Amino acid sequence: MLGFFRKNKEDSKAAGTLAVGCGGGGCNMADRLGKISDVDILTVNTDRKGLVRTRSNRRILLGEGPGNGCGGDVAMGESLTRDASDVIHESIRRHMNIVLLAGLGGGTGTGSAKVIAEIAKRNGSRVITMAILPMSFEAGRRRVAVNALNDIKERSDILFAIDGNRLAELDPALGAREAFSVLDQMICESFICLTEMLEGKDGETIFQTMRDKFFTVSFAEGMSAEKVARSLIGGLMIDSAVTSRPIVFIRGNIPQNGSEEMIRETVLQSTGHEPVFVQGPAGQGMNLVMFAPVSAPVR
Ligand SMILES: Nc1nc2c(ncn2[C@@H]2O[C@H](COP(=O)(O)OP(=O)(O)OP(=O)(O)O)[C@@H](O)[C@H]2O)c(=O)[nH]1
Ligand SMILES: [Mg+2]
Repeated sequence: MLGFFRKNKEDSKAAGTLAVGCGGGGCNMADRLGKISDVDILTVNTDRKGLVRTRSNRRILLGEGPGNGCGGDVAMGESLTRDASDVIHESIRRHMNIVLLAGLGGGTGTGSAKVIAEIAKRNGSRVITMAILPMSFEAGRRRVAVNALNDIKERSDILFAIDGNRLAELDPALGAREAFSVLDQMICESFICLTEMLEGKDGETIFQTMRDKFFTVSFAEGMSAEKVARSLIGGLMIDSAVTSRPIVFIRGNIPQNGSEEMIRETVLQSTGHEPVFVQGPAGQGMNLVMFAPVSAPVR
């Protein structure tokens, strides 16, 4: 087993957030996150090559073998992660928020997310999982992913899922590579907004509101409130009922002249619930992320 530090920022982040990239897809998400944020990152993989090229503060190679992945075997991913429990615990124990990033459906990401969530929970951290569900062309993987969701939900305080399939429906022209890139970007943006909310002054209240719920996320960007409100709804990534008030996180400034009212109305009409607005950092333009609690992950 291999574990090493590239840079050590542990002390300055004592109560902060740790992003944990699990498996191939999770490591790719973490890598993208590392490009746009200075959050602490741990990556965990059974695939040595995938691990080495990932931007992160600490990497843990699971297994003593050649390091070629689990070939879709979730039980193997789980078992190799359990074998590394001590080193994983040591790497995560100082962090208040553990955010697991994984593409579900393969062996490593699916198996390790479940085990790391357990370790983090035992350690008293808040456990948040952000997962991608595979697209329908990955039929077998999708079944594995959907089966794993409940296990992961039971072990996480908050579970987010973005359905790759829904993205493929919204934009059928997207190739697999571009689709992964869009999904990675969505995960990274929601990660950053979520972190700003949970580390902000109302973080504990927001955490308690979000706790034990299942979320999907959508984004909107721009200046015209009407356009922004519509794209926020159009981009909802899961086709299932919104069960309670969505949280709309605002970065930048909503223009004056009734724009907030317009967004409120559109969200209310489309989801059946009034949004809760949370103001993030002020700045140029407007960028909204909606965290919508939903009942079922997939159709
Ligand atoms: N967002 C995103 N998802 C990905 C990416 N690569 C793979 N995925 C998704 O993640 C799922 C699991 O694939 P991997 O992460 O490669 O699998 P793994 O966890 O490494 O598992 P094994 O290779 O079986 O050990 C796939 O079915 C894809 O849907 C990526 O770069 N970005
Ligand atoms: Mg892999």
